[in-house]
Amino acid sequence: AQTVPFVSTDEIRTRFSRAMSDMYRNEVPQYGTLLELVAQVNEACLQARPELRQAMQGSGELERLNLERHGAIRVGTAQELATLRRLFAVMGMEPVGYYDLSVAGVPVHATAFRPVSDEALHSNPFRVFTSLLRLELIADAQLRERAQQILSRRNIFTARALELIAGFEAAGGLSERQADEFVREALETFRWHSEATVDFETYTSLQNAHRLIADVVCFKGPHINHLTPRTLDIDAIQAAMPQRGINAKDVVEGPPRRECPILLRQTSFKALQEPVHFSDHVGSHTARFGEIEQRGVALTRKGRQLYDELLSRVRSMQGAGSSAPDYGQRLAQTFGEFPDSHERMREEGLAFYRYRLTDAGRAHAREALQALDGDPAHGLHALVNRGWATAQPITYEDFLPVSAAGIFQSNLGGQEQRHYQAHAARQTFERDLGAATHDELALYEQAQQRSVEGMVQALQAQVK
Ligand code: OOG
Ligand code: NI
Repeated sequence: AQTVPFVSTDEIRTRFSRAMSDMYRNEVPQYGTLLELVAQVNEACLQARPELRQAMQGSGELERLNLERHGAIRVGTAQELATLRRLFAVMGMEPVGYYDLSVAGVPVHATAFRPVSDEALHSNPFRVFTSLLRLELIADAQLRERAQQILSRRNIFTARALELIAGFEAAGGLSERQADEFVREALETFRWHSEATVDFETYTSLQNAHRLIADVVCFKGPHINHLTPRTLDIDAIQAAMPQRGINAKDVVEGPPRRECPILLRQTSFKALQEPVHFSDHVGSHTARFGEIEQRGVALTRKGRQLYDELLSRVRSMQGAGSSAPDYGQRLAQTFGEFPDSHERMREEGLAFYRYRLTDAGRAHAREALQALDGDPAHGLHALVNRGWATAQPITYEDFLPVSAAGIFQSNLGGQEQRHYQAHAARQTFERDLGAATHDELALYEQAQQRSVEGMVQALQAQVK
């Protein structure tokens, strides 16, 4: 029988993300500077736009804003990935989405561990973008073999962390004391180690195959490589960074600035060249960086298709790679085709919303139910137009493969551009992970649907 009450997985996640943030601030001081800048810009933004403050208060996002982060790690084996899945489960984080980055010349595929329920997201949406190295993409068989050997010798988890994970799985939770211990032990996996596990020559040959391979293979563990706060105005941050001595990458990844933000915009900066002790030599390694993101509404399949199409149009323009000086202009111009009002995005079925009944709606319960009875999409517009319901944009909680590739590239140092004969390998990834990944579109769809059902129930209760 259970005698000690369990700490909720939400609470463990919050403690862990705080501990991770504190650790990273010590390891990478510029991250601390960035947090201050983001807090200032967010506050100024909320002050200048009371309607934004109100909307974020209504959706519960205001409370989570300053606590919100995502991080990223890279691992080398199926065993490591599968154990991470169990570790993140202790914090209520599940694998969502599959990202194939080989198409962008980065030899990894990935998922994002994050909370999935409305309540858990509300409490703390901490996410970790987790990549698995695809050793099969190393062309040189000998080098591939060597990398495999090195990886097979390391254990990235502490013995106590493994015990606590098993204990969580057996008992269904952790006690107060165990939870704190778990946070401490789990954190060890993501710490930076300045001693490499290999000699300088091995590091160099892996580095030459791809810088990312060296980053994954030559160290004791998957050091957290960035931790990203969420801003309400990424252009303001981008402009202010140089004054704080931070050199951001040239372009902001993702959609252009808009009245109604969609998906995700991100920018990053190179943070550190860190001294590394190889077994025979002192050298350095560049792995860790800083990143900022701004999140907007989640898009439906149709909206996402339009986004992908417009983005690829901009990127394939003659002389308009994302490094071209007029990239931002072309991006903004091309995205003129993407409706920039929530009303139109709703009407055209481009984005997801959470619907809520208003007092006026409650007062017209019978008519409201009738409106919803026929074509529900049509009915929802009618309700919102009459002021009987509100439609809150559902925040995009995931990542974007093209943006992620841009972030990877800009932080690998050097103009690394490889071409892999690769294809998405979702099944292999899920086999290695030991579980299926959630379909992110289905999660947004369900969140929208739950809100509609909640509204219908409230209306039915009203007419009874
Ligand atoms: C992950 C890069 C992807 C993002 O925000 O898109 C990412 C990495 O560099 O390991 O974090
Ligand atoms: Ni990131």
